Amino acid sequence: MDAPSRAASAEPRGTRPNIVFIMSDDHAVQAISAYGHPVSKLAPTPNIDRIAQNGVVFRNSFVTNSLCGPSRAAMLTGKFGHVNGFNKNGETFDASQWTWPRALKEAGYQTAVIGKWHIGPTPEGIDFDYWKILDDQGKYYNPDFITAGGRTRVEGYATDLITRYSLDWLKTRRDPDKPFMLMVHHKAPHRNFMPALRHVQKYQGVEFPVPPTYFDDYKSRPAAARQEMNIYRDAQEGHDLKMTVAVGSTRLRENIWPDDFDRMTPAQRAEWDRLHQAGNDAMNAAGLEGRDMALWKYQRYMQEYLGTVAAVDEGVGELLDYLEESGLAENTIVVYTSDQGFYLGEHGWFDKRWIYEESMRTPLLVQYPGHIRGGTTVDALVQNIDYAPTLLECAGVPAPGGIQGRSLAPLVEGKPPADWRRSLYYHYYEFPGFHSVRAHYGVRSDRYKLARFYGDIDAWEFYDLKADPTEMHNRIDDPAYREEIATMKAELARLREYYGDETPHSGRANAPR
Ligand code: SGN
Ligand code: CA
Repeated sequence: MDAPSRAASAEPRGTRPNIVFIMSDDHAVQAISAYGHPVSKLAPTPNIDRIAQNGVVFRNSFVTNSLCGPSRAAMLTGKFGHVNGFNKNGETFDASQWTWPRALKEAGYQTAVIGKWHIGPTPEGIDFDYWKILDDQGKYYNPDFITAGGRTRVEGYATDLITRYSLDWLKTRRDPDKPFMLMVHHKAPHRNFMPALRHVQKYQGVEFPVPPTYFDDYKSRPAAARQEMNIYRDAQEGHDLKMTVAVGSTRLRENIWPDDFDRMTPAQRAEWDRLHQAGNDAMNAAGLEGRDMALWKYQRYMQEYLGTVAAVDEGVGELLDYLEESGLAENTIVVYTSDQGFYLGEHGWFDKRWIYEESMRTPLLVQYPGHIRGGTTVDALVQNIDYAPTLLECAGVPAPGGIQGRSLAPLVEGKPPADWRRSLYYHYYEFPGFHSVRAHYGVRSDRYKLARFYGDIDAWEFYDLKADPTEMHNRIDDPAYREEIATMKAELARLREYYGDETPHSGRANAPR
């Protein structure tokens, strides 16, 4: 991943690389086969995996705050939320501040963003040459798109439309004489997990392995006990799980935001219902209860979630095919990532937010022919604040001071700097909010994790990830870990000072004790 200047002798092209930055929404690493999780073996992602075969997989890639808007703001600025000012969904990103897409534009790149945006009204303030975004969270079927010219509802499936618009921009809209940076931002596989009609039945006959923590009792973890993101308790049976009220009926159970279904055309809806009918009738006929119903819900959740991933993977394949056929691939960096990880039933959950592994992780795969050897893996701790300095370096654009992330280029070259970070800082703020996860901040090293939950509780947690990779045993009061806990508390204090996080500003939770 050398900057072109350094690579000039090896790469006679001499032109600045293009960048295709593909980001899905809530795509768990467990659901990408390049990461090797058992779930992904049953629902592989052959096209996303092509990026791994052509380039690098970051096996320890994390976010700063596992939530859509804050994650996107951190990526755009290379800074934590307490610095870039965006800590919770619903806030408005201060577009006057420095961002890497604008820096690329100022350096002569042509820039475009297509798909989910969700950090404020529109990308106008960041001066993209072209933007076509989903309204707010976006809808799977017949979504509204917003451009500089206004809002239009388009018949079709969001993932396919975003792929089509991206290809259209690459083929016909951009200026072929300039280097380009295209952001392809999918809505999928975000809630409410609606697959394309062609994928609704893709996983209906598949039995996914139930996570050993699915029936977690949250013992020793008071914050974890108080969330509202349990698949068998909190997912809406209609809206999320597409369950019907009775055998023979197509009427959905609890569906408090009916627009996701109501906006389908009659033909789409009829086909949707038909494709779900047999599964729903069997469930209703069986009269499932308790644990059996919870297990049925897990399988249904996985079928729907992974069904939405299938269209994302196809879209990635179409983009890669086009880049290859057009000859653009050889001078184009392709990034695949998500705005955060997600729970696929671990601890009984869907959603994200926690410093725990499944949500703090996020996929990161990059190809850059001639600069990254295919099949490379990196195990160093990387974070979404690193994207900005990395991509700038590749484009040969100088980075301003104040960026908190670091370029990943030396890691890919197998030359990790001696002072590469040994731990990651994390801070989640949105409480009260959807799913009721308490605000918390913490630190993760390659082996340990320490977190402090604050607000209406004040609770510390400590995990030994080697002994307890599923984070079931909070060891904060275990004398056997006294030294490690003290070390991690000191590391947390160091990181808060190093990154300048003085939030929360008041109350007992201000300073780690
Ligand atoms: C929506 C979802 C929530 C989700 C948030 C944040 N509900 O509100 O389940 O946590 O988005 O997601 S929904 O049924 O209306 O989709 S994020 O990816 O934007 O952070
Ligand atoms: Ca998200």
